[in-house]
Amino acid sequence: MLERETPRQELSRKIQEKTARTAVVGLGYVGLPLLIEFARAGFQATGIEKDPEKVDRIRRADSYIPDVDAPLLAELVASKRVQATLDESALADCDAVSICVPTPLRKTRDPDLSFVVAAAEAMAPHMRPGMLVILESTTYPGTTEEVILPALEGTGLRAGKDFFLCFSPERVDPGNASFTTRNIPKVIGGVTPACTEVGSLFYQQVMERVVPVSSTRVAEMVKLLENTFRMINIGLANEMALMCNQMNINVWEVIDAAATKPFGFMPFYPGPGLGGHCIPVDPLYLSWKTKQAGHQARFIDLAAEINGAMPRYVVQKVQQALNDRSMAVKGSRIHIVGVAYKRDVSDVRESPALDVIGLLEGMGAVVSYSDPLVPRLQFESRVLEAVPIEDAAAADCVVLITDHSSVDYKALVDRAPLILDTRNRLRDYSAPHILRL
Ligand code: SAJ
Repeated sequence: MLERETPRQELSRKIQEKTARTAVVGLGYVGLPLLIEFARAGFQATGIEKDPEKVDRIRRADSYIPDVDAPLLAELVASKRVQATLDESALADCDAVSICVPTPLRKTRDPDLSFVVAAAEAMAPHMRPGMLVILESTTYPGTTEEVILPALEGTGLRAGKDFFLCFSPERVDPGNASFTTRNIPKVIGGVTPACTEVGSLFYQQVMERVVPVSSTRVAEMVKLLENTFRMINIGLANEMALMCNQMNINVWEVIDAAATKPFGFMPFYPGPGLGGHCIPVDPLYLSWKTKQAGHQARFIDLAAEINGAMPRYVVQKVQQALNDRSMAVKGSRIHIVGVAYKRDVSDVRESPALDVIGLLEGMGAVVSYSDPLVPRLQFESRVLEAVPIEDAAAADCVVLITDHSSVDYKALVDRAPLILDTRNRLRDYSAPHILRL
C-alpha cells in the first residue's frame, strides 16, 4: 500500500508541480508585484487585500503600482491566474501564503505590528497541514517566532512538521527597472530547517536566486542591517555637510572626489533630512528591540538625531540667506520646490519638506510649494495645493528640497531671486543667488 505523503512531501510535490495555490496578503508596492510573479511562475495566485478600491482596480486590471505592467495584469486577471478578494476565508484554499503588510511606527516612535498581528489572526482559522506561510514585512528580529508562530501553533499544528513558517525580507525598490521582484536575490530563513527548505523550494520557482539562511531571526536582521547601513551613512554625509559648512568647504565636491576611489568607498549625500517609509523607520525597529535587551544602539540613535536635525539646519540657512539680504523670515514668501520624500516618487511619507514647511510657517513665513508629482499635500489639518513652479519668481527665497528629473532647473535659476539647493541639483550653475547645503 502506498504510504500517505507527509505534509512536507505533499506541499513540496505541489510546489514542484505548480499545483500549489498561492496567496499574498497585502497588495501594496511589495505584495502586488509578488502576486504577479507567483502567477508568471505558473501558480494560481490569490491576493487578499483590505482596501476595496485596490481589489476593484485589480479586478479591472487597472494597475495602481507603476512597476506592475497593466497589459500583463489584464492577461493574468482574464485567465483567472490572478484573483483579488477582500475575503480572508480564501486563505482556506491556499497552500503557500506570503504576508506583505505595513510595519509603520506608532506616534510614540515604537514598532506598530498591528497589521502583522491582524494577518496572523486571519491565517490561524484557515491553517491546515501542508501550508507554508512567509512573512515579508520588515520587522525586528524575533517577530516571526514571537508573534506569528504562536498564532499559527495555537491551532495545535506544529511548525516544521504540519506547516512551514519563514521570514523573507522584501527588497523591492519601486521604480527600479533593473532590479525587480524576480531578479533581486531573495533571502529566506525558516523557524526550522524543514521550513527553510520548503520556503526556499517555493521561492526557487519564482525568483532567480534564493539565499537560504539558518533562521527567521537572521533573515529579519539582514534587512535591518541593509537599511540601517543606509541610514547611518546618510547621517555621516549630513554631518560632513555641517562640518564642511563650518570650514567653508564644498561638501558636494568632497564627496564626488571621494567617490572616484574605486574600492572601499560608497557615496552617500547630504540632504534636507530622511524621508520615506523604510529608511527612517526600519532602524528604529532594531534600536527598539535591542533596547528591550538592554543594549543602546548608539549609532542608530546618533544618526537619527543628525538626520532629524537637517530640516532645522535648512531653515537656519534660509534665515541666514534672507538676513544677508536684510530680510526677515517673518513675512517672507518662501517657495518649496519638490515635497516628495525623494526624487521621482510621489510619496510624501516622512518627507523632510513637511518639517521645513512647519518650521518656516512657525517663523511667520508665507510658504507655497510646487511638485509635479504631488498636486496636493496633507499638511497637519490642512490640504496645501501645489502652485506652478513659475510662482518661484515672486518668492523672496526658493528652497529646492526634492530634485525631480522633470523640472526645468535652468528656468528656475533664471527666474528665482534666491535659491537654497539642498540636493546639489544646480551643481552646473554658479551665481551669487544660488546657495547650497
Ligand atoms: N537620502 C539622502 N542621501 C542619500 C540617500 C538617500 O539624503 O545619499 C534620503 C532620500 O532623499 C530619502 C531617504 O534618504 O529621503 C531614503 O532614501 P533611499 O534612497 O534610501 O530610498 P528608500 O527610502 O526608497 O529606500 C528603499 C529601500 N528599499 C528597501 O527597503 C527594499 C532601500 O533599501 C534601498 O536601498 C533604496 O530604496 C534604494 O536604493 O532606492
